[in-house]
Amino acid sequence: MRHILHADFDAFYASVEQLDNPRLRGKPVVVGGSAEGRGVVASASYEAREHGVRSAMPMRTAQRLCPQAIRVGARFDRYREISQRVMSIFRDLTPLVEPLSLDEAYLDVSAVVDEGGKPAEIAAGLKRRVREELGLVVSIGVATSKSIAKIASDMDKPDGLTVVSPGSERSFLEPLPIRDLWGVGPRTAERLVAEGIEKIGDIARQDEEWLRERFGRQGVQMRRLALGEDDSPVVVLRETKSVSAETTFASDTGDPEALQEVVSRLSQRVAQQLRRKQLQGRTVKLKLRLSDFTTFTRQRTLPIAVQSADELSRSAGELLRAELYGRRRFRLVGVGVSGFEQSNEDPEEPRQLRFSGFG
Ligand code: DCP
Ligand code: MG
Ligand code: MG
Repeated sequence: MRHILHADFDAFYASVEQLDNPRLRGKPVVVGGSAEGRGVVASASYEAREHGVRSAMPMRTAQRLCPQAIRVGARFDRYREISQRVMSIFRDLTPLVEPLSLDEAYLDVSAVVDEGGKPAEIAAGLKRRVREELGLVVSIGVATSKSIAKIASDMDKPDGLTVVSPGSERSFLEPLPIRDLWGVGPRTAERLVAEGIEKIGDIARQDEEWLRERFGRQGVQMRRLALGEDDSPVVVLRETKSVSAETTFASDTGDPEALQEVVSRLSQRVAQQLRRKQLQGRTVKLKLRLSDFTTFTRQRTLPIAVQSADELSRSAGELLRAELYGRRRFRLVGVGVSGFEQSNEDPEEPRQLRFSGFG
């Protein structure tokens, strides 16, 4: 049996602001862009939530609901720093830590439990350490699966600790609204409600075939989760050291234009991966294989990190041109980037932009 924790900071951005500025403590605080700039609320302190203020709400609405609320602009670097510190506290307990965003992570503590630890005590100890070392509060859900631990961490916020003991998964889920179930978005929820299904227990009681007919594989999966069956593992992402893409030609070529064209295409693929991983690197690498299978790489380190397809394609293109001489023909071309620096783009930013119109 597995023992999973899901830990999530209470009112993360707002709590960090209250931590760094004692005058904000105990007060309604909202973090986000200004009402004049059509900003939205990224995070609201629990004092502000008492007035109905919520994340993703226009700042104007927040100020109407709670005129005394103090607005603060977001400081992503600081949140990132705290995030790194909390993740390293988690990793002291177990290497099996899967961050979901800056403020939350899954931890697989099965090995700690096997050594005699009690899940509830492990979670309480973790909360204590985070409070003592960071001055912040995490809520934790404890369960035998990720999906239930995640629901549980949200049950008793702020300063929550909810344990779903082995065997009680189904009865824990039973009375909860279907929207709490993993993978049930607004559209699916609407369709379920139209069928008279409102509680997770209603899904668990449905016939598998009935669900498959209406919702396909997703229906079968929903039923499994509703029954408390979820064995998805905590995934530890290895630190990315390099990102690359390569291609082998159907027939060898020495044509400079065709080669540059491929370099551009590969650069686009690499750039897309860099964006997804929020990375930018300073070392650009070109890999080449000749018709006789000789394989080699050429690389250069730039003064500033690159992330865009254009910049990459230009640097890799320069490396390529230096290799185009004589009758050389190529079987394979690859483009890669390493020497990473953290990207300026914040992981939370796309969510923000989506809500903030002209920002
Ligand atoms: N965030 C954001 N825009 C959103 C939601 C969240 O920018 N629409 C940011 C600000 C939050 C942080 O992500 O502080 C963490 O998100 P959570 O959903 O965990 O929300 P909070 O930590 O603020 O509150 P809670 O106590 O409900 O976890
Ligand atoms: Mg949170
Ligand atoms: Mg969160």
